[in-house]
Amino acid sequence: MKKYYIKDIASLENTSADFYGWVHEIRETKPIIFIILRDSTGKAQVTVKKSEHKQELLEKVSKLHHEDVIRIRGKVIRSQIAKLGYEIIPEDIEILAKAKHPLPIDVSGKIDAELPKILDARYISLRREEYFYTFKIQSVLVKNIRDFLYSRGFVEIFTPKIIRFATEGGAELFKVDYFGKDAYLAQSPQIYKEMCAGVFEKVFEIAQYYRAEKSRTNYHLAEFISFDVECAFYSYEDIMDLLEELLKYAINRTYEEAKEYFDKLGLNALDLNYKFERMSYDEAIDHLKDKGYKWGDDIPQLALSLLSEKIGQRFYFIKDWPSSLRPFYTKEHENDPRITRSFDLNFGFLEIASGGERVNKSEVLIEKLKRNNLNVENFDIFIKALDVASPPHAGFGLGISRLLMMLTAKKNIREAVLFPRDVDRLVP
Ligand code: AMO
Repeated sequence: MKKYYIKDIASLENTSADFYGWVHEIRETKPIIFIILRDSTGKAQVTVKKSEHKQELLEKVSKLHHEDVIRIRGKVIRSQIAKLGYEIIPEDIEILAKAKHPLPIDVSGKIDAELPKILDARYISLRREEYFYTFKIQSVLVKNIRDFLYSRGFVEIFTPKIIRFATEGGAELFKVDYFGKDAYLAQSPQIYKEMCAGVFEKVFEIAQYYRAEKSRTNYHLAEFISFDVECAFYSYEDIMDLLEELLKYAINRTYEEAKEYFDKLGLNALDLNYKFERMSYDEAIDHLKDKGYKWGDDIPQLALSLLSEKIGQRFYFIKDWPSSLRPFYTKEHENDPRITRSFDLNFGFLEIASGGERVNKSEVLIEKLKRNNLNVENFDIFIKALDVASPPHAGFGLGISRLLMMLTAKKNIREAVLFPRDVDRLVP
């Protein structure tokens, strides 16, 4: 078992230890060969002074190539020149796996490559700093989201991803053959999280969403990570408060804990010390009417760009959407059923989350299903769940992949997913 990681190097001063990792770089001068050894925690310099080592070791060193996996037994000593302040003087080197050259991608990133090529070779392009640190950040971010919710008494749930009927509209569904019957991949955990909120009150799930999105944009995938919350006895205003507090906590904490990773990516922390604006849909349309938008129109990305010119690179909500633009499960305002108790959360021109209050009475749900031309029978279980008394509840779904994309300043969502799936990509 690997016992020491490169990050531990300072604690190993003047001792011999086994280091395992990848050959990141080899530089040779007449008297010295420098091997930069990389592991998941950092890089260390291995210094091989030709005059001080046996021929056997020098021969092994001469056979090393970029990305070979090796074990180096060596003594850690202080160094004036090595970046970490320490270097390793090798006593023994073992090649554990040879990398076949030419490599599909240059790991150092010095030789650029087009995104499709980078994604085709994900098994190695993830070793590049720009991706390696992106997914380390994702891990810290998700941990902080979880920490926040656990500290607030939420229950983490896992809902089925193979389902009988769609909740977010029929067009974007992946059909699967389920033992001879038609089934679909879940577009979201919507009705399941609602049923769970009717039991555990405050629930969340972090899981894949599946959308048969044919659009080839920089922001849409067929599979992505999403994060869902549902709370009984919360209004949509309460949920917006929760979402704002949660994002401020999780992002700020991630900046603290993953500062080193953000630094490696050359990214500065966003200042979140402001109240997220809550604009109504009416206000948004009012702002967009010169550009030809009218009440009842969706607010596509282009329109969000126009709004973000006013608001800046900030988070903001758009709330109270027309009923015709929201899914059937969204609750309408009692005094004006044309409008729903719903919201989107955007950052600049990018929609990050959407949510709202839900219908919790079966007769209302049945009426809305009919209005949306959906087959009431398909939602039988959901109707039964409302019939045993479902508390008023609200929640949201947040695209973690989009949030990560934004936090790591990626231009394309494919870069913020380990193994992206889109209309053209099923491999790797
Ligand atoms: P919605 O369909 O808006 O809401 O999805 C929630 C969030 O998921 C992200 N998202 C996407 N990310 C990448 N590729 C896509 N194709 C894609 N589609 C959506 C967005 C979006 O805001 N059930 C509701 C949520 C709720 O009301 O609780 C839902 O699915 O960031």
